[in-house]
Amino acid sequence: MKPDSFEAPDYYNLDDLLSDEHKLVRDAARQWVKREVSPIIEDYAQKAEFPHQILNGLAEIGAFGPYIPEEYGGAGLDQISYGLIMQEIERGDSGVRSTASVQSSLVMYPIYTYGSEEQKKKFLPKLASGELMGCFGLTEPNHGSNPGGMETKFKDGGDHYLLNGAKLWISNSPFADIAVVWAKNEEGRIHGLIIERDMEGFSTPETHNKWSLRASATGELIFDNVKVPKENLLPNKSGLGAPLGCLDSARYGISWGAIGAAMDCYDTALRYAKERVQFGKPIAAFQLQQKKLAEMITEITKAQLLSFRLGQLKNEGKATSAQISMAKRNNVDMALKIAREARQMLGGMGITGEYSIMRHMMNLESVVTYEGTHDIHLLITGADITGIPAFN
Ligand code: TGC
Ligand code: FAD
Repeated sequence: MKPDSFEAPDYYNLDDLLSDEHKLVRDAARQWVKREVSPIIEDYAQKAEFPHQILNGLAEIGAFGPYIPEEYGGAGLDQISYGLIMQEIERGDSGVRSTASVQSSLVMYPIYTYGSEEQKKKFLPKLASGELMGCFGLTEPNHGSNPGGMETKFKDGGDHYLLNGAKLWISNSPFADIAVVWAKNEEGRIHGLIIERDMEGFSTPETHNKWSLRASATGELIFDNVKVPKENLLPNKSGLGAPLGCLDSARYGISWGAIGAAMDCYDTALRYAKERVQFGKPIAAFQLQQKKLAEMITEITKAQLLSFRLGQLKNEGKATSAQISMAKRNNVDMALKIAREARQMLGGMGITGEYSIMRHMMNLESVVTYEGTHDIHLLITGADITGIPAFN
């Protein structure tokens, strides 16, 4: 793969709006990605393997629980710092960002927000340091966009709960030490449970043959009469709103992450277009190529502003689920379109692993599907502005 000579576009001087702390955090993540992710990621994606050796580095740059308070091992940063870290990691690879998103927003967030004090003390510091890795089980074979229909269930077994069911498409599941799993109790109410790797009847088969997020490990969660200690139930929130609340946090991070992937595709295409000569000129001199680049930088700039403002609203506790949904949908769609255009600008070279664009493009096919598909997010905005849910 080509050496990483990435330079981040900042067309509207967004840096002027960032604090010194934001820039420090962002630059540390950027340097780490250049040093530790870029040199190896293409190889791991080609092999379809997760690069376990990067977990310590992810913890060191604060990617596990950036906004979790320091007393629980988190970095105690604000939401814009969280977003910037996700942007930089996904600039390297969406699969690596997935690992960080799941750990932070889908495992640490529910334990921090819905967990008991004992659960927070037991799990959060180890999750922040990467000593424990987690995954999040919401999607099932028969229930993806409609998680409220889930069939995984638990019943009271006296001094424990008995859990049965299956989850599908679970990021990190093949190597996770714990899983935050959503299941219905005997009354049909959804609760979160912390499942630990060594519990009998719990298995995590890996999903193979993915053409997308190849450097991320994806798998199933199977529960066959798993005895779950009662103290592993998240006590402070139940109902579908509990897992959906976690998705708000992850979707926000993804809105920033997608900008990173788009920036990398744009920067690569711009650099290539200035160097590649056809018909006696650099291809950057042709109007059709300039149109592509001009549209790319415009869309990246709009996405940057969207996520920055959303970060301000999140910091103030004012961001709505519908606002977050819009940013996830818009920015991932923007990144996917840019990846497709940028790939074409590299001609035949665009389909090789010499450049990152095709890998981003394939990764983004998952990103546009998980955490709510593009169409589900259109329906969320539709329901918000009309007051009429059109999901069923
Ligand atoms: P609905 O009746 O609208 O809502 C049920 C209850 O939930 C509340 N709620 C929310 N709460 C917090 N945050 C949100 N975003 C919320 N959205 C809704 C709502 O107020 C209600 O509360 P209450 O108290 O009245 O009961 O539910 P619905 O069944 O009609 O579904 C709505 C819909 C379709 C939008 C929702 O189910 C949805 O978002 N579906 C998409 C599923 C999804 O995104 N799955 C993601 C799985 S995790 C994943 O993909 C991880 S990828 C990880 C990686 O690698 O990065
Ligand atoms: P379906 O819900 O079957 O949707 C199929 C199509 O129908 C889509 O185009 C959808 O938009 C459309 N559709 C569905 N309902 C409607 C409607 N009402 N109106 C119009 N169109 C509709 N889940 C987890 O819980 N944890 C994870 O860690 C996780 N990681 C993932 C990693 C990867 C690589 C992938 C691919 C998925 C992951 N997911 C995870 C699952 C992901 O969230 C789901 O794939 C996603 O929510 C869509 O569900 P589905 O695949 O079952 O598609």
